[in-house]
Amino acid sequence: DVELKARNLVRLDQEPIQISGQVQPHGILLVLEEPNLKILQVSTNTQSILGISPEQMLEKTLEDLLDPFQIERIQTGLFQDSLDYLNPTKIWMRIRGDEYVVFDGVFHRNPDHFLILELEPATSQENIPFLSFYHLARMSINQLEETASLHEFCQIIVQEVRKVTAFDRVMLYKFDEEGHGVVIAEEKIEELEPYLGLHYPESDIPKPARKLLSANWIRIIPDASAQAVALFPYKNPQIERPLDFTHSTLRSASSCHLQYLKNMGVGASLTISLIKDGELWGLIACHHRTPKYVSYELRKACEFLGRVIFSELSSREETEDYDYRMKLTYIRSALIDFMSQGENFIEGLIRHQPNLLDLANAQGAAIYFGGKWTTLGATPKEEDLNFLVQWLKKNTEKEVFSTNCLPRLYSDAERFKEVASGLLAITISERNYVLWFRPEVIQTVNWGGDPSKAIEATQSEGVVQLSPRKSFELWKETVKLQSLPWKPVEINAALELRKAIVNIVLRQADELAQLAH
Ligand code: BLA
Repeated sequence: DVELKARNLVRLDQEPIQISGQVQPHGILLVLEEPNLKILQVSTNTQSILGISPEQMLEKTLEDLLDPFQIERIQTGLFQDSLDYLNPTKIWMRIRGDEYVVFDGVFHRNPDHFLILELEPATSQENIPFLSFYHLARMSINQLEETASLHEFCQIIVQEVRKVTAFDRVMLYKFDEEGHGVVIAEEKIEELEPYLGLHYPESDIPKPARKLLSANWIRIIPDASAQAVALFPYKNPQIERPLDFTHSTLRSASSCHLQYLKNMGVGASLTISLIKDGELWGLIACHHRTPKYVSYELRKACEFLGRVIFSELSSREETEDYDYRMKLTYIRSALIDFMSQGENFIEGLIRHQPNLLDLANAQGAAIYFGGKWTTLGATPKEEDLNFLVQWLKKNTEKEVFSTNCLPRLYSDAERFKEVASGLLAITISERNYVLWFRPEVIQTVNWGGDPSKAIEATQSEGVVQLSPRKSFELWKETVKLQSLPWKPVEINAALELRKAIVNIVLRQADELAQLAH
């Protein structure tokens, strides 16, 4: 059963969701040949929206469907470096006699270089004039500049996005190192149960979905229970396979995700990616209980708002990091001074304020040098330390090692978990070490549904069907044998200290050698 689950997880990570071959039914997708704009493929909902069958559509070029002045504008746009000049283009299409349908047209070229035109019915939804949007963004930014904490800042982001979109629930969702996520800010209508503080497992957003979220910064599913429509013909006639829809706005979502939304009671969703240094940092996730459409322009406005606000958010995060880094740099230079003034470097690390503990915000530290232990604060017993360094030697070849769950890697450590569930270690030379310890901190993690049952696999006639969990009810996990995590800046500070110690030890060895002569 475990093996089956593992195999299924691998499959989830490889599902080619970008080539679904299906689109959401609220718009029309056309694959066009350039430069003649002949229609190569079309979504099969043209009959109901335009009154023209997909077969008839394939006999046409875009020129047969649009007035010449529109074609001219499009042709000019297609020659520009970026299709952004063209998007969105209002497109009037004549159906029966004098009747017109108005669409927001969005062009892109897919990875196989086919031109794709997606038509979404232009709604009577008020266009937000640029100026009022600018005003909104300015206001938000001013407000943001006044807020003190990162937390308050995130709260304003969700407030603003909810103000412009009017979704029932807007969340700021942040990923951790393992890919799990947590809701760090939320705005919602009162009736809904809060998701604030809940964690969701990595498998809720499989790898291919993350890749799409990084490529396409905004995704809308206006009706999670709408029946998807196929493309006609299914395979592209020129490359004889279904097309890659990575950048399509209409691509229908995978059935697993649609089931997920249904199980959560979500009728429509809007997802805005938050990218930092090319990596998916988090999401703004919007939910509505009933179907809800958001125009292309408003979506772009949200994307913009997300981008502007997020760049402020990440610089804020860096500032907090920066202040701490400066503090550690100061501690390190103090330690270096103490080490070079004293007779031996070990005294310098433990005798003064600040000391070795402060460099890594640890509760215990131990130095093994010349076959002797020197300890500070709460540490395991000497005998345990001896075994621990033997284990370290076998298990790490790097200059630095860190874990916040030592007992899980080295089971003997469970004996002294109260002082050393977390270990940060540097190797001075082959047999000499500096170790820092942190105690066990028992934590409760609130999950949106039991993470060990995140995926249900059912087997019928030899075919395995994967589906998301049905219950998202609060599930409390007690996490033991774990300390607070070591921050990258702390690990870095330890590495920097290592360099200084190595220098000082070498110099002192030199001086000794000179004395001997
Ligand atoms: C996609 N899953 C997603 C997306 C989100 C989540 C935000 C991207 C949606 C989009 O692009 O519009 C998950 N949504 C969440 C979470 C919250 C939320 C965690 O609001 C928290 C509040 N998912 C599963 C299982 C499978 C699965 C079991 O849980 C597969 C069997 C699949 N999720 C899945 C897939 C996608 C997805 C395939 C991509 C959908 C697509 O774009 O086709």
